[in-house]
Amino acid sequence: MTFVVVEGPEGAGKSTLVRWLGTTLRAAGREVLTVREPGGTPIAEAARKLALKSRHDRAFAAELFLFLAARADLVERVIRPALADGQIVIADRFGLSTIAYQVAGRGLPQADVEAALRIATGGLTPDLTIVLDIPVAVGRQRQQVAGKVKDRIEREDDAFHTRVREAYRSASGPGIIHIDASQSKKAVQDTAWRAVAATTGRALSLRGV
Ligand code: Z5A
Repeated sequence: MTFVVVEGPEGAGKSTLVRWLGTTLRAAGREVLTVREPGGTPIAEAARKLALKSRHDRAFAAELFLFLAARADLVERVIRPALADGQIVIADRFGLSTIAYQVAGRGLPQADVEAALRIATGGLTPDLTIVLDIPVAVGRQRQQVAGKVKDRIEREDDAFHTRVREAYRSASGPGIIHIDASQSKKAVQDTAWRAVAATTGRALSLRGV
């Protein structure tokens, strides 16, 4: 029914916001499915392990196709059925992550990646994409404080993560909004909520939740 994606660099607060939106929308009586990319099906979880945890060196194109394999399975087997069932689906990362990390970060050619992305998603695009913006150092510090073990991509240097951040900051198009994620959680949630309420087309009140 409505497909919402939360995007942004590491430590921006995506998972925190996805959890809060899910809880708040359910409290408002909506049926909600939250998913995290890569992952969410047995195939996608296996691809996640290979993409993020495996010690083996790989071609950047191989990394791309691991993320796309995960996405293809999640879209066909989980996201599309939930949307068809009338649910609101909120995803922690989607196609913009691939543009930010594999195109801006790794340097793969944008037009080719976009074509491959269309195959993986079957053309599914979000109704709303919330891009959280955070300076690289602040995101890293938040992850450190949270005790997160760095994955293969998080171990990349600051230049890589700065390219990723800039790709996110320059993202524009239908349904894409940007939020300064260095604000308090409440300020981020309030702005995100207004955008979600406008997109779902129903007056959702914050009172009582
Ligand atoms: N990847 C890719 O390369 N290509 C693709 O196509 C896809 C993914 C789909 C997935 O990692 C990796 O895969 C990712 C990109 C790559 N690697 N990197 N970088 P993941 O799923 O394990 O992790 P992540 O997506 O990077 O998320 P994260 O590091 O866990 O960050 P987050 O979800 O944005 O943040 P959080 O967990 O919600 O918050 C982090 C901490 O900050 C936590 O303690 C919160 O309480 C705190 N927080 C949150 N918001 C605030 C505010 N507003 N103020 C203060 N503190 C806050």
